[in-house]
Amino acid sequence: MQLLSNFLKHKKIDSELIELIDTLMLACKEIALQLREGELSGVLGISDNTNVQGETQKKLDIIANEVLKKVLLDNPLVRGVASEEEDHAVFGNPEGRFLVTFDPLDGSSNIDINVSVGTIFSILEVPPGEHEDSDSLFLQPGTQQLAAGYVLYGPHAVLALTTGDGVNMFTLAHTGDFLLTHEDVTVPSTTREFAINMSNQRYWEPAMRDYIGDLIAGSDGPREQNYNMRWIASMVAEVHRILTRGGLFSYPWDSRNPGQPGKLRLMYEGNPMSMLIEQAGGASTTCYDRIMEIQPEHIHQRVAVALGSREEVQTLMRYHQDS
Ligand code: P6P
Repeated sequence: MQLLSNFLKHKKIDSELIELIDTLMLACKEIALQLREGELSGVLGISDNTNVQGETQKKLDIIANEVLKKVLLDNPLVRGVASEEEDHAVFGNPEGRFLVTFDPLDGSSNIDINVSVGTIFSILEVPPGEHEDSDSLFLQPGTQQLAAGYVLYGPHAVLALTTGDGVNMFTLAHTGDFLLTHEDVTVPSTTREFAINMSNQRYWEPAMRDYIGDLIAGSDGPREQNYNMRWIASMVAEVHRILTRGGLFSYPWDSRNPGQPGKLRLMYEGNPMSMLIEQAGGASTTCYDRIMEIQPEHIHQRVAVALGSREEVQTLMRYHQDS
């Protein structure tokens, strides 16, 4: 079994990027350890705080955020970080080369019921000649990402990583090493499995209601085949299933917040997951356009998401274009 850093060296990845990924994994191992202890660690449950999203923070949201911030900003390669849990970007070495965005603990509403959660991350480079610390340094389209990935804290902890040359997965061993367990991951182009929060059906655009309605009609409907549904309420777990066996995941625009394009966040959910899915041969869109081509205007900007098996995403887009 190949160690993460040896695998990346063998792929001739930039040595400073390898160092940064190793640093990120130090934080994720600490988060995995805290999670594994569960109740015994005394870190479950909610804190007294709410984040910039207006969401009540779990104690582990705060712990994960603090661990990632400290470990990353202690590395002189890092200029700054942008986190779901921070109102604005936090800066470190003014000569640092990299910018890191992250959702420290995606799906954290699942922590107290012991269902999988994950850390999602995206790595960008500081644009040349930018000497002023500002959120605007991060406002780069997803196509600019050098690397992206997640660590899924499930029955076992798995890192899914892309550096722009395919997707590989590494499992956290009891030794504390991430070992290569899945090489050149690819998403099957078709699927019979979809993931969406059906309780929002009445709030969707008609095109999404029609598309999902035809999946549910199964062999009695125009798709002429039956489909299965999943909803874990943890994007990392849904994307991991899709990278593993295909599928379609969507969190579309809905009329509960008509001024918002969607619930999920572009910089540390939409873009990193889109890079992984595209690098594995899938597609990732807003239901209309490619997510990775969006020019961000705010580090906490939201986005509608429909991603997964390429042919199924294209079918979903046809429903929306036809409407
Ligand atoms: P809902 C978790 O809070 C998250 O950001 C994603 O991981 C997940 O897919 C989605 O929101 C779940 O949202 O509305 O079903 O609770």
